[in-house]
Amino acid sequence: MTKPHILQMGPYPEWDQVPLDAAFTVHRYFEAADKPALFAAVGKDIRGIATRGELGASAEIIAALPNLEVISVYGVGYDAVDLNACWARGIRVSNTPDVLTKDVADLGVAMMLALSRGMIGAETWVRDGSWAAKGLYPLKSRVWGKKAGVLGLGRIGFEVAKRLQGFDLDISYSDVSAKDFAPEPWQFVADPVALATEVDFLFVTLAASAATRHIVGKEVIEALGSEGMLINISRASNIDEDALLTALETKALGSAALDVFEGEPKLNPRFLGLDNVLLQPHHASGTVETRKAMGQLLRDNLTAHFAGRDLLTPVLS
Ligand code: 8YV
Repeated sequence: MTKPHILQMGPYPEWDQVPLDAAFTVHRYFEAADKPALFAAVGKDIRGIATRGELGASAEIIAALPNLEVISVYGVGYDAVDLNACWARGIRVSNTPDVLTKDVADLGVAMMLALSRGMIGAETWVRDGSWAAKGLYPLKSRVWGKKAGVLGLGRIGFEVAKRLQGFDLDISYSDVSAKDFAPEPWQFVADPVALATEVDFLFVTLAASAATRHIVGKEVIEALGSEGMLINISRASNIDEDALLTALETKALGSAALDVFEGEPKLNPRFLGLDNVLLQPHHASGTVETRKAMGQLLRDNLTAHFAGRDLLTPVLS
């Protein structure tokens, strides 16, 4: 039986690469030095794309593959896939929701705790001899008893709020509407600026789209204020990064813990000059267990499609 041809946009761990290569004829886009030559040689054969959340598939790539039927995303976010181009041609799209939710929430809360309590600086304080030479580490402000806001009470936002409740924070959230699954004490605040005004910590957990681009702009950032902390475990596009940098530099915003950046993995060098940030390399879903589950789901969606079955976790048009 001939194996369906697929285009692979980025690398996977070996535990995923081996079964992917066994089930499909895989063309590695990210390793091809001459992309137009790759498309000229095999573009017509390719029926599927295996991609990653941050890489997606552009309209240009989709247009270069006339027989494309399905795009399987390794990640819950599919904002980098040109959905209009897909729907116009009846191309099916899948992602990997649920399997990564709790790890992403864990990292968000861990970032809040680490930055609040100065854990990175404290580690340096021990290692570089400052503890012995200079004495006690500077005191930090406490977390419990403060107010946290969750912008986007979807799967990940819900798990973040649940964890924060366990840390004795008061929870408010903003979304397109109040959620009936939210427990009684969680306050719904429709307006993100009003939410930011009320809280000490603002978590951004929105699925990114054109509608949410820069939803966290100057106004929200300034409303969070000089004692506030912004935590982003969603997509950089949800935040006006220039406004964020300016607010961090002028201390109009207290601090920020960020797992995602415009143009990552390169980031604006202004971030590196700041002492009020915690910077992470987009690894909120990066545990062995979760990445294995994501890889399995990516393949299961492709397999289901080529067997003529429904996708397991379709992105709906
Ligand atoms: C990445 C993510 O996909 O789930 C998402 O949307 O951004 C991440 O899980 C991950 O880095 C794998 O590419």
